[in-house]
Amino acid sequence: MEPKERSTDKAAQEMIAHMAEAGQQNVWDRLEAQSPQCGFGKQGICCRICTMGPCRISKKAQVGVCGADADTIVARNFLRAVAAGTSAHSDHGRAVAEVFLATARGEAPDYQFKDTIKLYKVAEDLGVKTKDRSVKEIAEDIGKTALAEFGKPEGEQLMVRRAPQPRQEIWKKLGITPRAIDREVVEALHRTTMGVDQDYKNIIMHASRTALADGWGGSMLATELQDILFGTPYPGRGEVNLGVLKKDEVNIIVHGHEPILSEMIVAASGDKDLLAEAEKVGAKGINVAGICCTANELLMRHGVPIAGNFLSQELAIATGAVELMAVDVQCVMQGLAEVAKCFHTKLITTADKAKIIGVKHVPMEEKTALNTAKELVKTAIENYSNRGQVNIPDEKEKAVMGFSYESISYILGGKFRASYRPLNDNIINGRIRGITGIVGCTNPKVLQDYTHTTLAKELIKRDVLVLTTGCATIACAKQGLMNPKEALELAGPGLREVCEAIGMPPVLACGSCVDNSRLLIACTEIVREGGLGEDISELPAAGVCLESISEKAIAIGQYFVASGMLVVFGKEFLPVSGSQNVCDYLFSGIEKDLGGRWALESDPVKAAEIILQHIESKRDALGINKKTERKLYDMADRRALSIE
Ligand code: NFS
Ligand code: SF4
Repeated sequence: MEPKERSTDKAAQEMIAHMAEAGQQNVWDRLEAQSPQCGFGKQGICCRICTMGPCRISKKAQVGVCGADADTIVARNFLRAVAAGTSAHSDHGRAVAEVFLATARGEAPDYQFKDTIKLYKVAEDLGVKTKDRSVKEIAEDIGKTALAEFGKPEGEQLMVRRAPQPRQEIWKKLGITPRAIDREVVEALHRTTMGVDQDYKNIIMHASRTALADGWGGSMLATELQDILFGTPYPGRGEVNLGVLKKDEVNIIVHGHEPILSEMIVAASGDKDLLAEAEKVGAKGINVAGICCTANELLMRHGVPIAGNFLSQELAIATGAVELMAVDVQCVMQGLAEVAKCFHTKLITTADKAKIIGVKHVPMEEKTALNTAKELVKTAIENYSNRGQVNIPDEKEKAVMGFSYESISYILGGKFRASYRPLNDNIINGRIRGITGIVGCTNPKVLQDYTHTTLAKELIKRDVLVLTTGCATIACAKQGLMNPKEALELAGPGLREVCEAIGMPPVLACGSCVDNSRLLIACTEIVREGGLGEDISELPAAGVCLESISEKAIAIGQYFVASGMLVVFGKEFLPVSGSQNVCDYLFSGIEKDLGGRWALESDPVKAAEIILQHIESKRDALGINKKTERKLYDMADRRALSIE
């Protein structure tokens, strides 16, 4: 396959060609070697849950050995994927909560609380008393309460109280308000063992409960506690793509998900002694760049450049310019180890729960985090002189990123009256038709970055404000969609007018995948602001993930659906087609229960069509689609939008 058939990203194409010439394998080659892939797996109708199996459903054998039918098997596989995704986000959240508590107790000397305004806000939401108490005391209670959310013996997730009241009522009525996160995951695994839950709707109902424990629990805690520890993101500039690697500096890549590691490496890379050491080996500086979600976290908070998204991880090493790649958890390909062997790059694992055979492990511990990070930077410096041939593609793009729901509110309303009012007003008057969250990964089965970027362009062209997270963000950034100047040219007249008046790009980078919780909060704020209904399900809004690799994306999809949203997903990435009943329920029946539903579509232009139709039908239902004469901004509008 030609590099052009693998990626739309020029830097990636260059590196793919380069690796092919050198005879090095990457993710695309391994996909070819795996083809054709199992048709049963694709449809979700294989079951390996017990040893009477494995079973697969076919015309000849329409039930498994235990009698389980396709509906049960597909639903069970779906719930297991949601549980796994929830576990990943939530275990990340738990790790943050642990560092948070250690920081409050003075046991993690290298971390501080950077956003105390948010600390008070989160204290209130978690029911922690603040009156006459020091930041340390409040923080300690936040840490303890947050940790308890994962395993408390009774009670429900506290953050769900942030959701609009009617939404909470729906969850209550259906009995799916999430309890402790661990409990929902354990119950998910229990219900899906042999001979337990064999009613596909009942199984999917628990998938909602488990996913809600992620979105309004584990992920939301991760986001909020990270903001308090490392700072709530505000828009800042950065650069994106492999061209951010520097020929004459020591390049360090941080890859994975938990900013607990990467924050320290960034801090260590500014250390004077280490910079002097770098100079001694002939390097002009120390350049840290990110891959995957960690990259989003770092650019949003520190302007640290992004080297690429999921599919670019091996390509980064293949530049020959990476002295060290430190990885923690999630989306780290084992194939990295093989690629690293062909170069001088030192690949290092840092999380005790994520090791790779043959790769050096340097554990990051909260007590000694900065020192460990300094050791890693030192290793990178020492490795600089071992470089062989270097091939860094020229490609890089400018991007403005860092749109937390707080910063969006600030941009919209100004410092003294931060509010979502201008956004609501412009949705009501129709300049902005609606909002869409583009989320997800990059998958070698489809052309890298193509779906995310085509969809984003299609939506902004039709006056839909786009919010992005995860690797979709990086895809959009690489193609100039987070560069306000370039992107505004592509926006429809209404959206463009509003974005120009407010001073924001039409595609807002909201962070990593746990930060999809920011989208839930943004939707809630829009509802609270008024004029667009009483619940998230009434908003002219949708979520979309046309490219996914991870079970995490399925968990996110299900919590969006359970929060009342339409979620459009790439056809080949939701393995449910083996059961008509499960499909009927997920694509339509579930809407009656939860107000949201799934839809499958792989073509980005058609997906945009589905989203637009959905948005217009929501606008009709809200009664805001009455024809109003379009006018350019008058002075009153401008005043209402001016930024202090
Ligand atoms: Ni999200 Fe982040 Fe990327 Fe997909 Fe992986 S990095 S948590 S799962 S591949 S978007
Ligand atoms: Fe087969 Fe049933 Fe066992 Fe699954 S649980 S492997 S369908 S016998």
